[in-house]
Amino acid sequence: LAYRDYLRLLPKTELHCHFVSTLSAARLISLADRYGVELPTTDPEELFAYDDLADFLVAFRAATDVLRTSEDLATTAYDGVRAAVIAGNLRYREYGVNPQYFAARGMGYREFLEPVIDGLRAAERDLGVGFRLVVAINRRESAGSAVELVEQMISHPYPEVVALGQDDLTPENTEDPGRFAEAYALAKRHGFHLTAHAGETATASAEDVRVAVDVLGVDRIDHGYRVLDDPELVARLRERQLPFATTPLSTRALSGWALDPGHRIARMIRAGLNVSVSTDDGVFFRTDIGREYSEGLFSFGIDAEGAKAVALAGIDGAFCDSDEKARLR
Ligand code: ES4
Ligand code: ZN
Repeated sequence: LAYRDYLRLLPKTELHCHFVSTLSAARLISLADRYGVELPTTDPEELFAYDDLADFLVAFRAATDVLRTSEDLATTAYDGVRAAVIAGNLRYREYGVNPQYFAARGMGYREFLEPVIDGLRAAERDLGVGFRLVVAINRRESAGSAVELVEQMISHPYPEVVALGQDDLTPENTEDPGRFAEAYALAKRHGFHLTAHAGETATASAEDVRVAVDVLGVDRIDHGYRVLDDPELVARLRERQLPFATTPLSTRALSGWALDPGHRIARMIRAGLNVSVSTDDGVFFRTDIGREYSEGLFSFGIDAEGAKAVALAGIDGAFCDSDEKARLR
């Protein structure tokens, strides 16, 4: 028990956290009620249980629809930081934000991002938790609209918006990261960091991870579990120490993977890859950054030295400047 408390209390960063999923369950349900948004079910046992990633994304999309006003966004941002400080001693977080979900409801890029940034800046001031934002391409949308999204990043710069990523799934429920090569090339030319969800679930492969690295030129991978199916790629990415932002408890919810020493994340750590851990979608997977360590890493059989290495990987792989990294170390 003492070791699990240590894991929970260790100072932490997380690099892979979808902004919408920092909502509390109570707020998700009350906002859905206020706006008449139909959730797949209001029974929490069912609302937070999924067959797979595609099934989960139905609930995730419904949740994006309950954040309608600037106040909804700013309050969610602020309260989400406070909850993570209490749950797991969070010190720094990178959020995936997906403006295309909000654009589909008539909310513009700045109209969406500004209250999020305001709420997170207020939390940084009050609680000392730093943050950066990763603008995520919605993979359901076209390659052309992804380029338009990057053009928005370029024409409306914010100091905290430092990277391009991609989430959701294609309409065929595949990853196909290479589809967005043009958007990634444009973002890279303008100095943004690059990451991508790749190699996550059964519809993905090591090849998706390879394409994200070799075609998109990412400097980090979200998930990446399928990399283990290609030992040569593992060797290459170990050599490069390319950061993997993994999410232990999400894999149990979406892929049914038991949290034990045979888990892909445990194997990636033992293979010498650069692995950090994050919540992905806290409210939906009923997790928080404390539990990713005290339940995830603990069940993987990671010892105190190993857990410290994972926490340091979460600083090493961050897209912030070296001053912020020095503060976190
Ligand atoms: C997501 Cl592709 C993917 N994986 C996990 N969580 C997500 N939230 C939105 N897209
Ligand atoms: Zn994710």
